[in-house]
Amino acid sequence: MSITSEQVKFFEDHGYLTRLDVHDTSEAAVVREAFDKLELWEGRDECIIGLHGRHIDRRFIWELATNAKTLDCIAALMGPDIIVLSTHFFCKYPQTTDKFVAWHQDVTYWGLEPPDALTAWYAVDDSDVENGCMRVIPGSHRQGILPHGKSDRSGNLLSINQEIEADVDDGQAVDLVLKAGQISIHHGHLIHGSNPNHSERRRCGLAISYCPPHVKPVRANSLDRVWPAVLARGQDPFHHFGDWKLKFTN
Ligand SMILES: O=C(O)CCC(=O)C(=O)O
Repeated sequence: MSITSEQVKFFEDHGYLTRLDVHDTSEAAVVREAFDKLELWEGRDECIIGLHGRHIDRRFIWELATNAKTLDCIAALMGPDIIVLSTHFFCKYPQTTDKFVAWHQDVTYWGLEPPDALTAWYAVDDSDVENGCMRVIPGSHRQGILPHGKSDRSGNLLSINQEIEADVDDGQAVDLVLKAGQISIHHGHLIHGSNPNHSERRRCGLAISYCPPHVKPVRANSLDRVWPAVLARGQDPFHHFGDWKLKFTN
């Protein structure tokens, strides 16, 4: 699967694409089973937002990050040389009505120069309005990076409780409803967030962030960790991110 020139244009104008099919139902079930096993091993608390960069040690996460259909879409938007910058699960459990993701732009605290990155969000579970799917403000990536402060609501799942300072008009938001096995893709400057899970179902997704190799980490990111960045496709003549080796334990 790649995307059409109309979809590329839509992405340029609106900053996102959604409902892109990566896996059919049975392939998505295999991924869900792999995540369920990881969840049993790590515990639910860790799964909420603690699973960062696990493409280095879990084969199924690396395979998700480097899925050929996903990379074809990323290549159409970003060019042929693609680095997996990081992977991060966002898992909201049933009726966790205090957990949400505040409006933010991804690259704000990523310390990248230039701040060029994209994120594919892979739905491990069906993701809809009731269980707190991602929401985006179309076209907001064209405003540049806006000032962020701290959220005054408790339960923000973001690493340093960041939130865009200015009021964001919820009325402009589009819900990215996905079936398990589909992805959405959002621009690193797009305003997005998500509401709490009011359902009896889990809502788990894997955010996979990509950048081209000319991008350089110049400041600490919000987690104060180096990026577990690995070349997924093409060439990296720059080696800005060091030399990460995959070490699968499972
Ligand atoms: O999973 C969510 O609700 C938010 C994810 C997110 O902020 C991201 O992928 O950048």
